[in-house]
Amino acid sequence: MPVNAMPAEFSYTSDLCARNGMPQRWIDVSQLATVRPGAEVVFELPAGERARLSALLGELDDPYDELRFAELVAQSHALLERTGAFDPVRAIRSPLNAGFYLLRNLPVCDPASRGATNERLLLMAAAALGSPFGFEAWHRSEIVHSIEPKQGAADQQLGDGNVELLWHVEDAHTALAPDYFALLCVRADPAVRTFVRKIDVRELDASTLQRLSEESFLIGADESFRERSAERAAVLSYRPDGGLAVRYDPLYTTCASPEHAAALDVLTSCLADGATGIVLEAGDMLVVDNRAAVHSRSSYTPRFDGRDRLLRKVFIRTEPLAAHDAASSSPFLVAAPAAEGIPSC
Ligand SMILES: O=C(O)CCC(=O)C(=O)O
Ligand SMILES: [Fe+2]
Repeated sequence: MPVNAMPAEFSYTSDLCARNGMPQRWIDVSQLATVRPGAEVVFELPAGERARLSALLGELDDPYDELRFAELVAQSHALLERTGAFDPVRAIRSPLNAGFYLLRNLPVCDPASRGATNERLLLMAAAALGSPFGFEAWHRSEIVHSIEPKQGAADQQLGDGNVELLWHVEDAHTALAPDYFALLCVRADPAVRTFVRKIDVRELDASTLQRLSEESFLIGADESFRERSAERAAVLSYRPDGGLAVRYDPLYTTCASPEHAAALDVLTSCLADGATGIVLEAGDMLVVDNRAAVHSRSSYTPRFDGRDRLLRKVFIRTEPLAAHDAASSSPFLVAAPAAEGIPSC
């Protein structure tokens, strides 16, 4: 099927999408209260361990030297584990996880001063959970991606925009979506909040749950992918280990019937309640369970003076890549998923 063709049975957009035209008005996250994450999901690296982690980072010249990388990951993880009462990795792996955790006081550097140190830090901390990876067709095939406001991109529904970023999971359009993703804050903006909301199926009535569990949604890739593909999928399904797999990104989703579009809207309308709003500070790493939780970000006003908010982001898989999913160019890259068509609102 040509990439731009839409399968005939998909033509219903969600009501919220159709009604507003202005996607940033779907849910006004700026109206949400900032709820500081509870102590059970926040872990602060003590000063001594911060210094030791910083020294370990200095030993890693090339973060993609696999053997050396694996060794340093093991050391950094052991160091993180030794430090306290809270083991973030165990916390997020539990099926009862909160949908995210926040590691604070990591040794980030001024990005201008010390090359790829922040990249190494993110990769080491992320690798405690699994394998960091990127999509071959995503941006310039980077594994670690920068999120910072770009002039001319203000109203884009991408990290680089500065309008409200709607609720979504990362890469809902592909079954190869990351299990977790990590955001490392390099430069903060106290006015910006990132929201995380764990999905709880007990909040949904039986018919909404049934509809959302049907493969009646065509979910497309966002504009950051060079090759725009889409997959037919259920918004909610269960993984083999019994955990939930959420594929939620209404902006890029077209539904097979008005009932399926309405079910998506019901889910959307639940999200504002119970979301956690986090103001990321420099040295914070927010790790989100991308299968269990959705996230969003408030709008803000960048200055474009070189000191705007800067995050680094990486995707993480817990399972090794199947050979047919791996890109030929790098063991850290996933090949482009097959195209079914491109939905749009
Ligand atoms: O800027 C943030 O806090 C979140 C960015 C985000 O969700 C994204 O880049 O997909
Ligand atoms: Fe995101």
